[in-house]
Amino acid sequence: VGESDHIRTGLSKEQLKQAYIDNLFYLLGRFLEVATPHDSYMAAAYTVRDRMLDRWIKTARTYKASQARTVCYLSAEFLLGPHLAKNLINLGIMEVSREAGAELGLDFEAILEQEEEPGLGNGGLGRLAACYLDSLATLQIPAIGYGIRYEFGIFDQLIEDGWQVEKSDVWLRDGNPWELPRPKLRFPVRFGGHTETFQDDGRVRVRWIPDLVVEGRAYDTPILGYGVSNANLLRLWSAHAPESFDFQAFNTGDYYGAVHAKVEAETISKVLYPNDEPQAGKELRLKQQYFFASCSLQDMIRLQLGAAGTLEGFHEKFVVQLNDTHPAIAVAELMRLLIDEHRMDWEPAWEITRRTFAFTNHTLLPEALETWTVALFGRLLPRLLEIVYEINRRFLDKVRMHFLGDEARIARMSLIDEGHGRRIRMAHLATVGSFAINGVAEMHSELVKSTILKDFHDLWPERFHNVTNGVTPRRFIIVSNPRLARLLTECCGDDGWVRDMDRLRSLEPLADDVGFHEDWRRMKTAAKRDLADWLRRRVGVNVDPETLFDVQVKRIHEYKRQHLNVLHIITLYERLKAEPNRDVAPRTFVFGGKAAPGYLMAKLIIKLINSVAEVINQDPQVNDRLRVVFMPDFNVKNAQHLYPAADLSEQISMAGKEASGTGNMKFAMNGALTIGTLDGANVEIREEVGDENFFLFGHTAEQLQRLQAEGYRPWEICNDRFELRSALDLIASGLFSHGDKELFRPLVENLLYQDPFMVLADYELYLDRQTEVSHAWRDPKHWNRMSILNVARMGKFSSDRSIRDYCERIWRVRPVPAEL
Ligand code: 26R
Repeated sequence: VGESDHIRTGLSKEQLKQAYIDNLFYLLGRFLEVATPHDSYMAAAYTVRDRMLDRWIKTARTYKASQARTVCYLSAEFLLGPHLAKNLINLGIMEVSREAGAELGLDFEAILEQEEEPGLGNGGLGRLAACYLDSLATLQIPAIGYGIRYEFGIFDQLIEDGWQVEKSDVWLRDGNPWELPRPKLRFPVRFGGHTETFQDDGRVRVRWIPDLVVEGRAYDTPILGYGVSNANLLRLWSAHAPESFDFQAFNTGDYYGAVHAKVEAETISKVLYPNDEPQAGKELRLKQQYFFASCSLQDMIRLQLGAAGTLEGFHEKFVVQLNDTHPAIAVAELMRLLIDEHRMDWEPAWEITRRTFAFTNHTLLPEALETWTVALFGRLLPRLLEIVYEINRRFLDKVRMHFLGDEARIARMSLIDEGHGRRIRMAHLATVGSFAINGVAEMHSELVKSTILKDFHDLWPERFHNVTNGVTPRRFIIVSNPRLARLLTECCGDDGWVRDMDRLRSLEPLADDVGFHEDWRRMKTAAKRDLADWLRRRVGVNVDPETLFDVQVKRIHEYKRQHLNVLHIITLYERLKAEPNRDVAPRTFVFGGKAAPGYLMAKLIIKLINSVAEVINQDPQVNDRLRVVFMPDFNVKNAQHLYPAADLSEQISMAGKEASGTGNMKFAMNGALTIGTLDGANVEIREEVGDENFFLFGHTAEQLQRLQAEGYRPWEICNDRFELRSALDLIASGLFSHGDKELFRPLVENLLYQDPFMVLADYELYLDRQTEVSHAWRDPKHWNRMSILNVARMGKFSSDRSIRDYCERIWRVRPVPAEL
């Protein structure tokens, strides 16, 4: 970059102003006086992107010269959230940009507000991938994120008459200034057809004759680290019909057929599957998975051949992390590429493959474990089915030798489930093809070893690890909660805590400091006022910032037990109605989260929350003490308003069901106290912050298991618990449904007669703990102390720590610093 390029790289206020005006004119054809807020956003984004590109190119050069191993994070989801604010923070130009904006007469906040977030994920798993990209860049690890450039991300949620209504997410409508199309970076991906064998140099080889070829085109987004010059790459694949596609060969000259083939190709990257639960066995989903796995591996092979000229040692140059089983087909695809396309023999190809992959499991819920019928798999990917069979044959031979004649075990471990109409078990494929397998919190990793992958743990105990999840303090403290960030920097003396969150321990001595308590209270109140304003403007509800803000935001799921929270609210309501002068801590309950569109019970829970809100918020007898708000369209952008303002974080899943949770971390590191079960990372959060600073409740996973084994009869619990019975009766009575007794019947009956997630079993323990929360709230000094100690002790849950764990225990990679 020469002297004259300062307009594209300079970070001074004057240079930023000049660059902004330039981009407004040359990229958007606009000038200051006529620019809309969206024009301003685009010009600002391009200005920031220029500065990132400079770093990106230099990083790429540095990585190339270093010949270091590259981490490839394969994920069907990346839930990034808005780029602009985070990039300004990571570039270190938030303040100077704000000033530059002011001098140009721009409304800075309005510009940030313009950005349409890329919602390319469902929830936890996709957001975790985004946090990891941030940490990888910040820790200067050579890494590429590989995924799908969905044209439509997770649906937008509207609430109409209390019900969830889905609207398609057209995030690309106004253009995406953060990505660079790479039209020359494209790879063919085959589907359907059949295979043939042929002789080649005296060897039998296989040729796959497909009936559809799709082209994957790369779109690159730079991911900048915090306070470093490293910028990594997120490469997303978009599906197209190949330019050179010989329509006639496949469609016998049929024009409509040819157009249909084009549409079929482009459908592959059209839309993100919103199901974060039931595995519907959708053909398109398998196509998506194979499509992006294949493009990504072809890209790595291209890079490897370009750098080394040989595929030998591929696994020393690349390590591929499989984010759940969604990209697990990559194990078979790498084998295919090595054997069929690069003419390797099975053994060396398998040696490379199993030393390349590592696999993270993110859920134990049986309904989310992916399997594909052999029929579908074979029809769509005939060559890959042959390879899966061969992997399985060789694997089962080993098992047979290890566990002489244990046929039951062999059937359990097979990649093919013969019991349910012959299905391929993707978790088994991922496990067999990986040198390391990990869960996402201590408790979850133990459950992985003792339940779903027990047989594999018996065989290869050394391959099993734990890497507890983490979240990035860049987005979840600095961007979301600038007041807290400022306070932390003041206390620590500098901003070193941003890259080393353990330094927040230096807050501990302030936990009893009266002056500091005053700062803490001011910060919290200001954040709560902001949220109250936002809720008034955006949701049309009034909430009182003086009340306890009790927040549960996450996907709506029975196992996460939003209905347990509702039962608590109804009980409080009944207590107040029975005893109007009763002294209760005034609370504002905030809910948010999307339900999978086909998950009727989850949708009914949303309706219940809104219905209860409607009644309680309109009841003058209680509405100065109880308020219930459902925040529509919970996404990263909206979430950022909540973390700073929450007093209490609800992490109340059925023990054993939440693999880790990450919202629990975001809240606690912003000073909310947690009410939670012994589940997922809650266990470790409590260990870190201290038992006395965490509201634990509920049965343990083992206790619940025992209860279930003894024959769990939820209706009997109701007979003994008057308030529980009464809360359920109130729902059933139609009070919350304008007299309609049918509306919530499925929910009430489910709880009474099935209660698969043991809501009723934990009800009383939950209520008792909530009573203690109310008492604690009455003592602000004590509450603030607990809040401060939570923030001081959350260092472990920075995603930087998680990524360091992956680097040391699994990937064996080191930082490669880039210089400007
Ligand atoms: C099979 C398919 C329909 C599907 C199932 C499940 C697609 C997506 C999912 C989402 C799951 C895997 C998920 O998001 N799991 C969450 O991962 C987080 C990050 O590790 C955890 O914090 C969280 O506990 C877990 O539920």
